[in-house]
Amino acid sequence: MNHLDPQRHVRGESQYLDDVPTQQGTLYAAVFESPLAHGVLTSLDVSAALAAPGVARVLTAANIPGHNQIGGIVPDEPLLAHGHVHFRGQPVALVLARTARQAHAALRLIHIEIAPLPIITDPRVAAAQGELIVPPRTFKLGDSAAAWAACAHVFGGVAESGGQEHLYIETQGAYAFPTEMGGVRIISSTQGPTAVQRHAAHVLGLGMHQVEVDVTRLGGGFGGKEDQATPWGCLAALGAFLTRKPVKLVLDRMADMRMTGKRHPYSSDFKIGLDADLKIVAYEVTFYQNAGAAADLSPAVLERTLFHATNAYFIPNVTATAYSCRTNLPPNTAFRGFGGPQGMFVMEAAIAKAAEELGVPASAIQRRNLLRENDLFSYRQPAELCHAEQAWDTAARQYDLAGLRAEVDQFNQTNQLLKKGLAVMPICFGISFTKTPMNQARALVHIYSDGSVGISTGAVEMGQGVNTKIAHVAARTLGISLDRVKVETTNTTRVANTSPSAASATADLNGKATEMACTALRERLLAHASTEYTLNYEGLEIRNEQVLAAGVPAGTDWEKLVSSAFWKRVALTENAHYATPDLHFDAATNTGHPFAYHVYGTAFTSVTVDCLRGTYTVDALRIAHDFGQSFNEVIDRGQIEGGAVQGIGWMTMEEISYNAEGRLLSNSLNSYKIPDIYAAPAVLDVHFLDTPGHPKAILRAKAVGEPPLMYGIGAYFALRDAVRAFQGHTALPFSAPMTPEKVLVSLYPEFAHEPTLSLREGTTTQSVL
Ligand code: LUZ
Ligand code: MOS
Repeated sequence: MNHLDPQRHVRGESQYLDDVPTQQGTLYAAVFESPLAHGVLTSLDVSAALAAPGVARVLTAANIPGHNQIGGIVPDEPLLAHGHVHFRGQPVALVLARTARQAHAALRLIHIEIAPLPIITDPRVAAAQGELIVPPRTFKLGDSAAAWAACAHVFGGVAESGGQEHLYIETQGAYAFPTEMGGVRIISSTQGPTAVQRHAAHVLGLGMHQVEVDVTRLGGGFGGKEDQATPWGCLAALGAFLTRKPVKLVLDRMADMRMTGKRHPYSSDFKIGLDADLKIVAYEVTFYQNAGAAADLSPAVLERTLFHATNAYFIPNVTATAYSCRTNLPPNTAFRGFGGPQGMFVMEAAIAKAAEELGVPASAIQRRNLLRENDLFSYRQPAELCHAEQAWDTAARQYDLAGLRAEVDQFNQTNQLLKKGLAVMPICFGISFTKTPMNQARALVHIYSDGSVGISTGAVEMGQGVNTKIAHVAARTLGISLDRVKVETTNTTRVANTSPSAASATADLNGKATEMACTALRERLLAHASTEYTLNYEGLEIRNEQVLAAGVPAGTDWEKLVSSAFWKRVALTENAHYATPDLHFDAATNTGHPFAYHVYGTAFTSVTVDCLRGTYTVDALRIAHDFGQSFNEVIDRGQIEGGAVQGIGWMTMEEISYNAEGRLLSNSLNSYKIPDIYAAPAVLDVHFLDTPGHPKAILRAKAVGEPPLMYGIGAYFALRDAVRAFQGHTALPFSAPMTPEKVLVSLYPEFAHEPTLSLREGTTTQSVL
């Protein structure tokens, strides 16, 4: 079993948004963005832009026929700024011109005046001023306040984690076409076709039935297109609706980096208490989430931080509080892990702090506190089919943890300017949208009269291989060859009211719906075979395209069966609806059963630090992962490798930098570094744990999209381990990413008072536009 897309990708045959043949009369859109991060919009003059060559229209908030509102959870986000601007890069106007070059040239002729207001970029400052997106949330288990007295050791600290640019290879964009009767059709690079449809309808003052959204595939999403594909889809739709011409809007890389939100940076306070046996007795944590200027998905991200605040550990007394803080930055949004990694990083920092203070290996605390069967999470769901200890112990055996540790210690004793570090990172990730109603999906399956099969679901293919998995589920359920199955584009008129492709749940939800529809079709065809060929229905099956009766060929094959069913007027189309059973969550008490299941695993990260330069290599990442019963090891392994390297990037080299005016300094790929093949671990081993999987996972193959990202957290702690081996174990702040600059300052604490070596004004790339 392979991934069905890569051959087409490498030949350049796969169609992305920008490959859609351009229709005659198409207008190209360019977005005029706020040059200031906060202020009152006092004047906006577009007359010179309107008079520029090739320009057809310049649209502002005043041109919106419906509602100027695209907020997903909280209605606090205008499509085009009106009255105020809240972040640099906020869309203010849309230029439509005959060529993209003309549209961009006209942007410079727009005159804007803004009366400046104070700019906040720090979440703690926002919280102190009461600038919260939603009221704070607290998850509580036991009584942490009362538990401190029973602790032999109590430690506290602060942990900071940075943002992360999604850097999907395909930037944000949409191509919208006017349709008859005043509607629009939008080709969108979105993880959430229904979100684009709903908001475009709202903006245009139309019913959702007047807006069709179609997605072939994305060149990456990573959460960045869960909600934030919506503005570009809506802007293109607005242009097409008002001009009755096709309108194409594609952001260039730097505009995309400036204008879109990223992973949320967090600043957090923690306090951890242990007994004399290193059992964690109590944990208190307060998260300050940097939400940016509008809610976007921040409240949901905040909630997932709380769900994952104790990572893979059982802690009987937990108080976790989270603040979603409004700042004047682009609204931050979903990013693989969705707040979970931020929560887990603080938990690991607390354990590292305790280990360093007590002079014991962090792994001793980690191993002793792993979740066991039926342990409770702070939200009262028990850990069922829990593989936390199995993952750890298998990895320790498989990769010889004690030997790895001894190797590092031995190396460090004999080397002065190179130091090695090692860290263990267990993970636990809950699978399901935490908003219970979102856990539903549909599949529409057509069997054509020649026996070929077309499948439509709500799943969006963004490189993760979901189409391959869905095709596999269909072929296996129908008993036919994969060659007969085509997974169609994701289209809102074929499958309606879809959840975004997100939360690692897409293959489970849409795969289950596909399995249901194909099962119904198979049973109907077998019932037809039973009457048509007078066979006993019991024991009839389709295998390898042959109809078998009690295991014996019944003299008919798939093509003949389908054809005969068609001529007997048997329905060859099925629509199935799947809703994950037994999910519930009470947001008033923050308790319930929000997840279908959890995914477990353990990773060992080995690094080497050059203690003269502060540079480093991640030498090895060794993972034991709970895939359940994988039915596509190529895709599943790819998700682990990609997710882990993306996590390493977040924790080590990717540094989002805004200045005090809210201007993005890391605004291009020569000031924002992502891991490339040279930064990826030289050794990347993935061991498939022998676990039964879960009945709520598709074909018992557990969700694999987000969980591996958190293995990357181990790189931070491995670097810290190496640095401490050099500089003699003095206290270090917990501040990710651990860039080479930070490593260098950590190696030589006597220089710690020096101003940050990070990006400064003047080092950033100037826009070529
Ligand atoms: N999106 C969402 C997500 O809307 N809800 C979630 O729980 C979630 N989790 C992970 C990634 N995206
Ligand atoms: Mo995502 S962070 O599952 O869109």
